[in-house]
Amino acid sequence: MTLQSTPINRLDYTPPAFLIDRVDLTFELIESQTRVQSRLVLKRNPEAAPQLPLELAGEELTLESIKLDGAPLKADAYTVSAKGLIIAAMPDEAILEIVTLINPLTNTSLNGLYVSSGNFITQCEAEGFRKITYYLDRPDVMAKFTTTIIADKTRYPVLLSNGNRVDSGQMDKNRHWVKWVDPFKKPAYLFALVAGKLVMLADQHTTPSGRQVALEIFVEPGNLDKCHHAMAAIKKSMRWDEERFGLEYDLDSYMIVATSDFNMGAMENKGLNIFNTKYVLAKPETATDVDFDGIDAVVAHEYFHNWTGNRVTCRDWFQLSLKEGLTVYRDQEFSSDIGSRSVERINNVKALREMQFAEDAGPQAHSVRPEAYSEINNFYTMTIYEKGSEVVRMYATLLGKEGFRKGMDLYFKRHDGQAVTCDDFRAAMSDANGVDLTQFEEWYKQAGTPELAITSQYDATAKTYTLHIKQSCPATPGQAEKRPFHIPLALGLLDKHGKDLPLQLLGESNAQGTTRVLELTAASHRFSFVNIDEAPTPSLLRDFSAPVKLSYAYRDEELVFLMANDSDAFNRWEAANTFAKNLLLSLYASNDGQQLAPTSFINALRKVLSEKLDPSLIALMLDLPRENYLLEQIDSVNPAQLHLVHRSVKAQIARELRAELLATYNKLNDGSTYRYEDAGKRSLKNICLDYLAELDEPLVTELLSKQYRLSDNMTDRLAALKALVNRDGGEAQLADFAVQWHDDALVMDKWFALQSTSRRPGALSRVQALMDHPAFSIKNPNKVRALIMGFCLQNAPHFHAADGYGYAFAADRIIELDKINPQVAARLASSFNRWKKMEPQRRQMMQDELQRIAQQSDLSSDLAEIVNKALS
Ligand code: B3K
Ligand code: ZN
Repeated sequence: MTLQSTPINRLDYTPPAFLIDRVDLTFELIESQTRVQSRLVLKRNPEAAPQLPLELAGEELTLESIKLDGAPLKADAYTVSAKGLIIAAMPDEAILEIVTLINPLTNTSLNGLYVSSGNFITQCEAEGFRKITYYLDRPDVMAKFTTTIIADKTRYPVLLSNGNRVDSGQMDKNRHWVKWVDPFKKPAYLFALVAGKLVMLADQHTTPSGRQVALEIFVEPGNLDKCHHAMAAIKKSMRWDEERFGLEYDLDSYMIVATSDFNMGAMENKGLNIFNTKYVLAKPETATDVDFDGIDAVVAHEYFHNWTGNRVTCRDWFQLSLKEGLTVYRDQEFSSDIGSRSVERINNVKALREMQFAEDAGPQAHSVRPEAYSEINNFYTMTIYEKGSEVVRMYATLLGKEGFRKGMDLYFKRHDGQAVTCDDFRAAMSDANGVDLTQFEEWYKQAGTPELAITSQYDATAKTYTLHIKQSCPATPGQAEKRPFHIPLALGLLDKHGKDLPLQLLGESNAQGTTRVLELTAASHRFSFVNIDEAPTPSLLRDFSAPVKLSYAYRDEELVFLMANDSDAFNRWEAANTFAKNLLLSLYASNDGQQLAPTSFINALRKVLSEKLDPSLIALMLDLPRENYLLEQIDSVNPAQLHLVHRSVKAQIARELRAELLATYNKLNDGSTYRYEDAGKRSLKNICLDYLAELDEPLVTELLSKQYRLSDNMTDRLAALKALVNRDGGEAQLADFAVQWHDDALVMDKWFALQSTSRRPGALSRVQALMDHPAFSIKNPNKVRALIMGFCLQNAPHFHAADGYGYAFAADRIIELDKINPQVAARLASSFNRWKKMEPQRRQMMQDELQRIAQQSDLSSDLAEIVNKALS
């Protein structure tokens, strides 16, 4: 058997030996034994070496029959293994007919064809199609699919697949069938099938070229009233892509199916997207403002994949960021255009720093275009997605909005209908703009977060201001030395009144704007600005123009000044964030737990509260950096100690700004009925409440229980409940909440998450007890994320408890989950990635648990890869 063995290396790519023109699939759906007939029209690939065997991937399949050109294949003409099927002697053109049997009912991996709440669902990216039938399951094999689905009419009235519905009919034994034809060729990872009892919300969209597109959202009965936000998001996304990128939809219908058992957010199957219910179902009583934004972003993301992913797909899985980084960039731009650009940018950068920077600094670090993998499912990472999006954003920053559009146009013109590489994308950007982007490839090749060390010098006689900039990048696994990156550094200079100065570089004849993008290509640079009458305050890395760590020795007064004056909203927030981060880290370092934050810090926050700014921006500026982010900045860290410092600063802010916080809260808590547009006000109101909840006062308890009782929306109710859960006496409301929402799985996820992330003593035993709650199931990824990942990844003080019980619990669950759903187990295992950062005792306990996991027999390839890398 020569089907690829692991690890798989990027440079070993070879074109497929065969191509598939057509695939005709027929599914006879029976829960425990589904029969899949596949008819492949194959031809030898002229680009591949001659005489190669045909190697079809296939896993967990029972082969019922196989025919080549109409005749049953003799047993010695092919070999079957646990990885697939090989036919050594193949004609140059052939029709291969294969019948396999599969068991969707016992498929708990949620990969391939599985049963969820009595409905059939597929998930084929990245390599799930091989669990359905033997196939050339690789993205550079693109074929036209037809799919016929046969099933019991009563239990499965709705039968869906990709493309257009062309025919249907009745059969014996109360069965019916539907035939779908997808006119676009596609890789197998975009195949989808859904069958079940579903109801539909219908709408429509007309594209600029006049195509009428039926928009259809399918959900379980009883949920139609929660689909309207998602439907509006589809329409907004379609319009946006037409206007911003000139891209329109290409089929007669666009379908979304929501399922509650799903490994991730959603999946962009051609014409038939499958979504986690979390990103479809919402109404103000059940969903928070963050949930609504998440629906907009995920709906847009999956829709945008129709061009960036489906029409133009990836040659191989090393190119994953070609579609994911680009599509995240597109959904972030969409969210910026429909909401607040600066708030969107701040939230994205926060997530990048909290999670991707940690990934880049740890044992799983990999480049945006990885060099090797054992299990591709482990590479749906923050690096591929979020850093990948930053890389795309840097093209736009370097080339400008129009230059970027030219590059996109050329990319589609050259590659529509093809499976291509990140280099092809970079070439399109470069060729469309006539610029050399050779060095830019380093962003795809080198892992690790680059660091910029900047110093400045003002020369009062020459009236020049000079920046010295050094870039470096720490070593990452397998990459000891790094070459310089091509970094766009956007910056401005503020005069003493806070006004932006016109920027003229030495040697230029005049000033060119007040925000400049400097291009860093060498290890060190020096830039001098002329005609600067007084020492300015630099506003560096505006809008976070590159995914780097910046160090510049800002004095506290300069940060306060930038917080109040910077014309770049991102950097206003960044100044507040830097001030708070510096303070928390220095209080942690002083280590006696007694020190207080200086008055200058409290006053700066007081001033923020009084600013006339977008309330959501004020809320973001008030929010302290998360513990997970701070942990990353400290070596040999004690998370319990860090938690105490964090809490004591929060409590101090609450005490010293009590009057202002209360006044802001009262002003915003005006009893008005819910309006979606007031999300910013709710976020400011609730951060005030979050601070006030640090005060052990009856007045605060009263505020909390009032807000919990009287709110007409989930955002406000949940904010109150979250605070109550962290205080004495919150049990009554928790119980009340569960009584009210026990029937709503997504709301119950919130209830589990509140408790898994609670900082009160005894969190672990409560989480353990909740695993027996009737609403919990370890087979459901949303539940695992809420209860178990919530505890292991978002509850630092308890997960890292000094007794090590948190670690033991996590390891037990990882081992348990690996037998059920390896992808989820591998995700959970990332909670151990940063073990080397911990102080010696915790480091030892985490290492011991990792070793215990590694020693289990029959580890999945998913989990083995993560654990082995963590230990190496
Ligand atoms: N492309 C899918 C992710 C598939 C994950 C497979 N393990 C969702 C998305 O990025 O849109
Ligand atoms: Zn995606």
